[in-house]
Amino acid sequence: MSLELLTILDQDGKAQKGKDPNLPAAELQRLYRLMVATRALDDRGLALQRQGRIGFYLQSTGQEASHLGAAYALHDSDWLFPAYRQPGILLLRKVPIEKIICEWFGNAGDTSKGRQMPVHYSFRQANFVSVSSPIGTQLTQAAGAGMAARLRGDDTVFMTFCGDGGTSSNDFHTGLNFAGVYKAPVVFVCENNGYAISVPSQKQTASTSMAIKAEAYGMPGVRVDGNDILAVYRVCKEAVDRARRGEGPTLVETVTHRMASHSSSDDAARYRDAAEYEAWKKKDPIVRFQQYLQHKKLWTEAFEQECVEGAKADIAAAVKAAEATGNPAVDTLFDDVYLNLTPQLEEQRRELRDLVQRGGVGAEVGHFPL
Ligand SMILES: Cc1ncc(C[n+]2csc(CCOP(=O)(O)OP(=O)(O)O)c2C)c(N)n1
Repeated sequence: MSLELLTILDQDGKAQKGKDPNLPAAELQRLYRLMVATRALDDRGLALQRQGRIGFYLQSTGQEASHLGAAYALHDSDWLFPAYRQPGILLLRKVPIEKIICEWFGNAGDTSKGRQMPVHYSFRQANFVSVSSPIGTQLTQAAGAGMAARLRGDDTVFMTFCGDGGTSSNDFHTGLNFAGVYKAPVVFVCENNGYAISVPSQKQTASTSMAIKAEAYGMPGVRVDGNDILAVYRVCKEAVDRARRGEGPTLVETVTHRMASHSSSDDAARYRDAAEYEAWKKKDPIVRFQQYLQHKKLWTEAFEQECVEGAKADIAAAVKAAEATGNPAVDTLFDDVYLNLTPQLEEQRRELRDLVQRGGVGAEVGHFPL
């Protein structure tokens, strides 16, 4: 089991000899474009929250390489059981930006019909299972789905994410234990970004790393530089291939940093040293990958401009469309739970419809309550 930190790109974006996965030029540029778009989406999400236009936002700034590199190792038919800091995967899986932003507003265009917090996405067409607020629940769900696939004899792989804090959840132990025993085709990605809200990862565990925990569950554990997209991709590709061959799960720890606060409701400056933040800022995964592209002559100022301005324009158009979309119809409150409503719910729906007709509620329904 390798527990040293695996890296391919040095801090100046040079690939170590013999380790470069040599992805095709167009794919490297696609990955860069996705990283830039993910950062732009994040910047806009936080700005909309600060302007009072959406109620809440969770940034993934600094973790673009970690989640995009990991998910890039999958086939499109594989499944994702995400935490809440992997928005780039939605772009990778071609979810329209407008659908992503409608989720922030909880409007009629939102797949969850306004019932979830912003950033708790669910996209069936992308095999992207609903983000849950309770930490760790996705880990057992992925283990169960993996066990089912193995029983069915298909070769789908399941990738699930958690943070360093997520390793202290009951579901982490249950999920990894079941996956280990049943050789479920699951890749567990623990994005160790240094903090679980204000709790630093040194206080989260007495283990020497998160990856070493894999040994207790009878699976390989790997530690990789989470700000190095090529290294994350390479490690996850090996784990995905192993899973697809029926050799069971892997725990991958991506070592990275949460550059933003925990959420729009938090202020990291109250518990994180400015020096720590500044040190990580120099390791920005986008800058590092950009330097790699420059060494390969795949990056120009014009390409950068196109990536940044293109992403901003797409996001601006999507925000405009999302803000012009109305709230979910009041009646949708009763959808999706029962195929046939119970008599009690039928009665409640009648009452609610009456109330709306009399002007008792309606206009204000659907607004985020913050
Ligand atoms: C079971 C459970 N306990 C506590 C919380 C409150 N909570 C929300 S996020 C969070 C921190 C999670 O940190 P981590 O897993 O490291 O992920 P990160 O936010 O760093 O990506 C906590 C404790 C929760 N949502 N669910």
